[in-house]
Amino acid sequence: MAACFPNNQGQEQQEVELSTEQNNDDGSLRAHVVKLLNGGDAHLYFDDLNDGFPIERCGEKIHGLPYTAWQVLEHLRIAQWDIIEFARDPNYVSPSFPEGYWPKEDGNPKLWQASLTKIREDLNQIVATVSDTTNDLLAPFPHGTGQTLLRQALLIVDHNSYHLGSLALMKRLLQ
Ligand code: NI
Repeated sequence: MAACFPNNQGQEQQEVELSTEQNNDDGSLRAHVVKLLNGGDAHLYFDDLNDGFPIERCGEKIHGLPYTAWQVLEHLRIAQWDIIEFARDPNYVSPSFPEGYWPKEDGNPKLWQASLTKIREDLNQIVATVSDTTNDLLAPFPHGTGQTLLRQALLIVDHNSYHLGSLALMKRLLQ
């Protein structure tokens, strides 16, 4: 998982052939994306993760793994925030990689809860943005290289899923 990060910039982007025509008749698409962001029908991924997680051990190194559970959680938070800010603010500058995407400290229960609270807040923000029918899902950002709101939302889903999988395993190893 060392080199994983959701690249907004710095990578050759493929030309995206998407209509820039505004289309507000896409309620079903929005609903699907929101469902993915929230983690499915009946449960929320982050609630499942936190439920029973031995957070007193979230700052412990696990044999054979380069990061603590909190570092992975905080990396997820930073990346999600980075993707959201890139979509929101044309003047946003991403942190340098990799040091800006991975915290140096090992973490503790207080930091765990802070990361989780912020992740939920930021997730609510992108859900609200995607749900707002005045925002075009498919229009490339004027400041981007083909990024759209849909793509950024799916990037969050993809990146969160990847690291939530790691965290689910770490939860078992630490229990
Ligand atoms: Ni990553």
